[in-house]
Amino acid sequence: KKLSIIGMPMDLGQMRRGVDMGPSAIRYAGINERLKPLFDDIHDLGDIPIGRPEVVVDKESNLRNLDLVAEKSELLAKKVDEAIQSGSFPLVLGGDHSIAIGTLAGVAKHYKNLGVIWYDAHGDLNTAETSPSGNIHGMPLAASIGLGHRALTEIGGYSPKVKPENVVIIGARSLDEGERILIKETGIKVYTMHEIDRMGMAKVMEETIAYFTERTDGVHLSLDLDGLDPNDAPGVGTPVIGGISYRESHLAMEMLEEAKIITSAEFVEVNPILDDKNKTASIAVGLMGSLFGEKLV
Ligand code: DIR
Ligand code: MN
Ligand code: MN
Ligand code: MN
Repeated sequence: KKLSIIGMPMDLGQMRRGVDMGPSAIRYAGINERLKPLFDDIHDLGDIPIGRPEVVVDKESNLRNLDLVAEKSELLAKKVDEAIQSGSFPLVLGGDHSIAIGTLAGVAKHYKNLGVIWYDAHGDLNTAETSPSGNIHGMPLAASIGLGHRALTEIGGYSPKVKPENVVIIGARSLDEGERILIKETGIKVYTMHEIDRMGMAKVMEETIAYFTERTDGVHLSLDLDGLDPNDAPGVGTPVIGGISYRESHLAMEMLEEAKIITSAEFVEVNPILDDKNKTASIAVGLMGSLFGEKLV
């Protein structure tokens, strides 16, 4: 079992600087030592070069840093693609959630029927037309199902990356009007905090795993740390009260590990400037431990 770690220090998809330090914070929290016993070989490929470009709002679409996000996403897609080709499991460290556009562009070409778990307080299903903010980190799931600006949907030279019926959102509690309409139209499966409270995380994950097992040949986990409750994961740019607990999150990761369905993953939106002594990065590393098979006894 081989792991490739790819840092994507991109903060261009939203307005809070600092999320570009996410990969450093996660490495500092001990990702290598923690995952070492769980793999035969770990390659840390370092970070995709992003630089410190000036913020540029696209005149025609009003999207913040559209050209830059598109350009950097191509670089990430290529790295992820190469990792999979070399027989390695790609683990991408964000960066804001706009990086998922590039990750999925690199992943999806390797599967006929890729599934995606979107673990997030938000739907990330906005387009230029529905976005209240112009922030691309609110759009990566829409772009990946083929909706939105062509510069975002066409990364890697193909679209869509994933079918809406192969997407499961877990932890939603802040959805914009346009996102709610899109969820109804496309039939994307959503477990909001209501379902998690009502059914319990164990049942939510059992259903999610059963759903993917019968229809997909690979599953990507896109985990936004703001899916967790801000008491547990305070170092995020857009915290939303009432989230998934630390314990529920570990259970979710452990169940995914037992089911052996996850074929690629990314952990995004860790912002050490907003964090409490790197707590959120440490939680991310702990969740990776569970996802990759760390056992208590
Ligand atoms: C909001 C916030 N829905 C937007 N999205 C966030 O700007 O589109 N996604 N924070 O993670
Ligand atoms: Mn090696
Ligand atoms: Mn997100
Ligand atoms: Mn979010």
